[in-house]
Amino acid sequence: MALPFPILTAEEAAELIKDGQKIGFSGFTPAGAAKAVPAALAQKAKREHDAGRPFKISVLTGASTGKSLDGALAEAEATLFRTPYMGNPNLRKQINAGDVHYVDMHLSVLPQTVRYGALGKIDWAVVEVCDILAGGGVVLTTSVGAAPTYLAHAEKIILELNSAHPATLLGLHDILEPQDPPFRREIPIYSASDRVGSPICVVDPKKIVAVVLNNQQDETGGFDPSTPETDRIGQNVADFLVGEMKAGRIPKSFLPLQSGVGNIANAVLAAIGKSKDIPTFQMYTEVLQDSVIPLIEAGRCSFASTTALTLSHEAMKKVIDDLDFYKRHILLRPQEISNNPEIVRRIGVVSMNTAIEFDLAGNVNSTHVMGKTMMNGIGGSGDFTRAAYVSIFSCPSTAKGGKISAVVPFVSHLDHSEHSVSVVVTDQGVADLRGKDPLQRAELIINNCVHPDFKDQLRDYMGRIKKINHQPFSLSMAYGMHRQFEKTGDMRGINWADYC
Ligand code: 0RQ
Repeated sequence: MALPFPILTAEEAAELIKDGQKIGFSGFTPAGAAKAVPAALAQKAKREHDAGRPFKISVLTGASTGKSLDGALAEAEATLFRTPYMGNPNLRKQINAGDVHYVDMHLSVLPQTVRYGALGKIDWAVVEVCDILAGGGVVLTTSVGAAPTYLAHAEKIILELNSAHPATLLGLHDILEPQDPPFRREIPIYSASDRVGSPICVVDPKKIVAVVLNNQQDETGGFDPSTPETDRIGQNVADFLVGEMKAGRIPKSFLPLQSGVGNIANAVLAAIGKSKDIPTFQMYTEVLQDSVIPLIEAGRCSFASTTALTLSHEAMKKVIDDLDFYKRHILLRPQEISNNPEIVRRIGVVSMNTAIEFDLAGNVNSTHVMGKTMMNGIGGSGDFTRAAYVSIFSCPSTAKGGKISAVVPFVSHLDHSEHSVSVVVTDQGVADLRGKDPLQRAELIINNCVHPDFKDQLRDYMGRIKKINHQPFSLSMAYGMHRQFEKTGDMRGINWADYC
């Protein structure tokens, strides 16, 4: 079928976009991210900069993206504003140098914030699709993210029609944009596999200014192999869940799981998958990584609702080669549905995310090193944590070769408060904080989660607090370990007297 839209090269399409404009790109992780147009925009930016003219754009996505989007634009110094989650090292540097305005938002909240107008007018939607149907229906590719919102609310649309993704992906997606208040009704999802929307995004054909043909695979990478430390964390989480089931606090039929991204998330899922005591389970999550594919194949995971298929090329080939099977077991939803707290609370999701550090009260920092340097962003962790049946945070007990303790007297940045965090886990063990008062929490965390190199100094901190009020906390010492690290490069061997 000849497309009733102008077919442009990526370079021609990039010419349409002006300095200072705001663009909503598809992409949630590198899965389904626009590739050709952002790479051409980066080239255009370089040409404009060489000619002494300004060229920067505001970049909205679903979450992090690939090297052709955040990578290329950062290299060309072409990003003016960025939201909501990112992971590119170059962009991170520019954000931390104050050269890019970065706004860290809960991922489920982003689409409605766009619709409510708080982020201003969206000039362009640049969205990767695998098929364009008569009448303006489009089939998204390996992620949904915020693409439906950008398609519906941007002034103009450029579609990247990517033949590296087969048009037979049709049927993998379930697209629903909720009504906005005061007319919003419940989202009628009662199980991870419930379908409530449409397999396609219906867009106004008059807004489609260009179609750019592309044939590039997702720029997903593999993961590092697991380490004894990540394996121990995974096992600790799995053992905790088994214990909860045996104690009758998690139903015998089990509960849907959400799991973050990265090597720890992979290790946790691997341990859960292997556990003979955990029955077949479902996932209600935002990112599906390689570790889930064998679990689906083996019947351990019966269904996975997600917004992104962040798979290596090998794992993706498996899915594509057996698409009919996987369509019965995987569903891709918009991020405001995959991460929706209403549904998370209704269906009782067990959330499992990663912390940079947590403190003796159970507050969690997922985003800022030493309270200052942005790592990636909060992502979907807050969407799930606050509404979860049980919210779990895990991380290695130390970082940077043992010089940094992941458990500190008080977090240097707060993403998830003690009121939302149920359980913390390290390679050392598990602390179930539910029903514990602040003193009990601190003792449990020191005993179960802190690395042996830091146990005594955290006990010393507790011992030096002259009068225990409700919260064991010292205004002067709370950041002693962080301050010592800044001074000496090592949190170990602190003399608390220096920080009293
Ligand atoms: O540094 O890169 O220089 O080696 O932080 O840490 O241990 O490799 O773990 O890659 O899983 O990232 C929380 C950042 C963990 C991630 C975070 C240093 C450490 C290393 C990375 P190097 P690891 P991971 C899913 C849901 C956001 C919230 C979330 C994340 C680097 O999981 O972005 O879960 N989470 N969202 O050395 C100094 C400490 C440190 C530290 C670790 N205490 N002090 N440096 N590091 N702890 C995402 C989405 O929603 C899409």
